Amino acid sequence: LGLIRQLRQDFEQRKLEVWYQPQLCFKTLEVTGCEALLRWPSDNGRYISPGIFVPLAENAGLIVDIGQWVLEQACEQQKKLAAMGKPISVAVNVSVPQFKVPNYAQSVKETLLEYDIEPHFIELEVTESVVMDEVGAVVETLTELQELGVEVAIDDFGTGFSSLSYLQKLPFSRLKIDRAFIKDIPDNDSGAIAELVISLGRHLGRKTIAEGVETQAQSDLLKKMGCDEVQGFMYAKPMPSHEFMAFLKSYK
Ligand code: G
Ligand code: G
Ligand code: MN
Ligand code: NA
Repeated sequence: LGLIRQLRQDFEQRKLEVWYQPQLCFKTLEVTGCEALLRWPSDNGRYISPGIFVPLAENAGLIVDIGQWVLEQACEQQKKLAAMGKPISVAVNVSVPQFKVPNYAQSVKETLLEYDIEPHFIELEVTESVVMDEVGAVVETLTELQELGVEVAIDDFGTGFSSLSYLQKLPFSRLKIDRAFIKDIPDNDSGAIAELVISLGRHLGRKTIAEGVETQAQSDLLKKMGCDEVQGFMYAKPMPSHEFMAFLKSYK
């Protein structure tokens, strides 16, 4: 079976999984949220990376349905977390084709109503490629989402080609510093870009989150720079839903 046919079949048979990675407040180390991340199990017990199959799903027109399913999973997860007394937010990645569906914000609204989720518990992560696509339409959709009360994060910030001039006009609440700008800290001069993004966020009144933090040295430096939140293997890797719930229960 070709990879795309296999993916479609596995999606229809509900074999895809959504894992969750904690996001923590730098100051208090409380878990403030999590990111929902797709996982595709293959026969040999390993997982095919979303870095590989998400672009395939985008090209095959599958990402809209898969993305809707991920949002629904995220809503269910949020309800479980709230029921457990840990009402934290769940972030969901959104691809360009999803964003282009007419009335995308309205469909998000209906899903939240259906699952009875307070909108601020859901965060949508959009990359600069989403934003660059058609700035006017994107700003409109982001505005609708923000009016709805959903949080918006700019993912992989600094890796695309967004112009700083319209960043100012974009409705979003968080900047995610891409791990490309974290991984070489404290070698080279790589902390410089992270520092720039943190400062930009502060001046724009937006929160910043560092992703891909793996070492104490990275953590110390980013905290000192005033980064608000952190996500990375140093704190926790992405985990299946039940494992994530257990992690939260045992977390101080
Ligand atoms: O989890 P991992 O680092 O392997 O993810 C690789 C890429 O796949 C990341 O860029 C991430 O944003 C993307 N990704 C993971 N889950 C989803 C999803 O549900 N939807 C979309 N569009 N992308 C996802
Ligand atoms: O592009 P996006 O930000 O959505 O990608 C998130 C991905 O980053 C997740 O799939 C997750 O597996 C990966 N990730 C999260 N923390 C770390 C980390 O500390 N190191 C590495 N190498 N990858 C990470
Ligand atoms: Mn992301
Ligand atoms: Na990223």
